[in-house]
Amino acid sequence: MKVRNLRRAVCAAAAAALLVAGAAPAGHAADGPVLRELAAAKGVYYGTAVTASKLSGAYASLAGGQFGSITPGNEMKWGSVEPARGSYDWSGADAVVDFAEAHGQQVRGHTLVWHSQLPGWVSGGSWTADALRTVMTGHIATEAGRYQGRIDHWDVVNEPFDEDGTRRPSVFQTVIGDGYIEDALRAARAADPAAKLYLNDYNIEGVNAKSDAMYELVKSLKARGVPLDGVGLQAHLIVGQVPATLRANLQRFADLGVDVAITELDIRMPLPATDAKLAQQKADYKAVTQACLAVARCAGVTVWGFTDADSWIPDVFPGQGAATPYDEGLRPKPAYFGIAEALGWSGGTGPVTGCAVTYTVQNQWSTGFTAQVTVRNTGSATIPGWRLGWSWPSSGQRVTQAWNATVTQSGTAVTAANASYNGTIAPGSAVGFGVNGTWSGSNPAPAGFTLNGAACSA
Ligand code: 9MR
Repeated sequence: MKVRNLRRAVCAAAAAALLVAGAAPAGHAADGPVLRELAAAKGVYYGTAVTASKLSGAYASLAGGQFGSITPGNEMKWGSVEPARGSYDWSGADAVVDFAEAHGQQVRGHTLVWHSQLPGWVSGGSWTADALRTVMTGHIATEAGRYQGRIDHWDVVNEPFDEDGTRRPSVFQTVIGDGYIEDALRAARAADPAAKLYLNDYNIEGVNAKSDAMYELVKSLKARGVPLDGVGLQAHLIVGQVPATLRANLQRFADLGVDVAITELDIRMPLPATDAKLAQQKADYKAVTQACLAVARCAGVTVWGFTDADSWIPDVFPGQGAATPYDEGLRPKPAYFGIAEALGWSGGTGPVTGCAVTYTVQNQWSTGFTAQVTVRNTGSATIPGWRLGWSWPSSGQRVTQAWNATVTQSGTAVTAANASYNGTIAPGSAVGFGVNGTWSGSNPAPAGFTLNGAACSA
């Protein structure tokens, strides 16, 4: 069953305006495409992982407004819900499920059996096979039973394989043996008969040894009548490296009689993000979304955090990040528009076909200056979000403050990104922003500007 929830994001990104400095005018989000509606019209869901403690303000508006499915990033893991044996904390998991219901969203339960974020009393216990099986199936009965009827998809077993396609030697594998996976699936079906039951893993997006192993497992489980409804491909990807075999791989799983889903999509890049890397990332998000749409049994796509402010990547891959569709200030990145385009949005996604920039120094003193910048869309297509780039002619020029845009500087290269409320520039319209800066030596106007990578007349 595919999601049919239709809900309009009301002023989804309002209050998301983050400026380097300066007074933010009372902002209202520019209307942007609503991913959950576009996806529903295509018969799939578009989801996101969330962090329960962040579900307020602009973060909640976007999570609730843009996405049709929610996955708790950590709150349903065994270590979160039963850190000590028999001592339960459902607060985070309840908060996420309540949020989803309040916003008419599906829920992906994540995850019942996993080697990581497992309480020490489970991973470090000395178990017989029967004792651990009883504890594992009891955990599934308790958690899946608590949320029975409220979870659309359960990641029942997460990451069962090593890279070479052998079984990962988790405590479950080591103590119970190969059969722990079917024991877990049967327990989950008994606890919540309506939930779609998934196996989930990473690095199985393309055809390789690990996805071959998952394929053989699914084939064997289905042949023996074990309850299994889907395979989740996490898709923690690298910019420019979407596996060429993604669509064919999704299809071969589907051909075994299971659904498939992209469950943890993010696409990381070496920092800093540049226009070129963000453009490639847009193409990559688009390609992954298109691959799902091309496979009838692909249920949907979930991004693993929708904002760079809530992504695991920088913590685990130092120097890398910018992996999600919204930046740290909750502004939509090109990737967001790539997803929307893949989902059939045609509301003015054309490239920048013409732009003109005026740069006026309004005030200058011995060490500082104030400049006003105006960006005009002289082309024929609506610009759905903008990043204006320029280089200072003098190494002594530096931006110290900005308003109506977020401005960052690296060396002499400057990038100004739209605020949440002035991202859309209709043909013939203009937006303006201001900067304060310091200078030494000389303070000439920049010689050239790029808008989303396209050169503008100055
Ligand atoms: O996003 C999760 C992060 O906050 C946790 O610190 C991390 C701990 O392993 O788990 C992250 O989520 C993982 C998911 O549960 C399973 N696939 C890999 C994800 C990224 O590590």
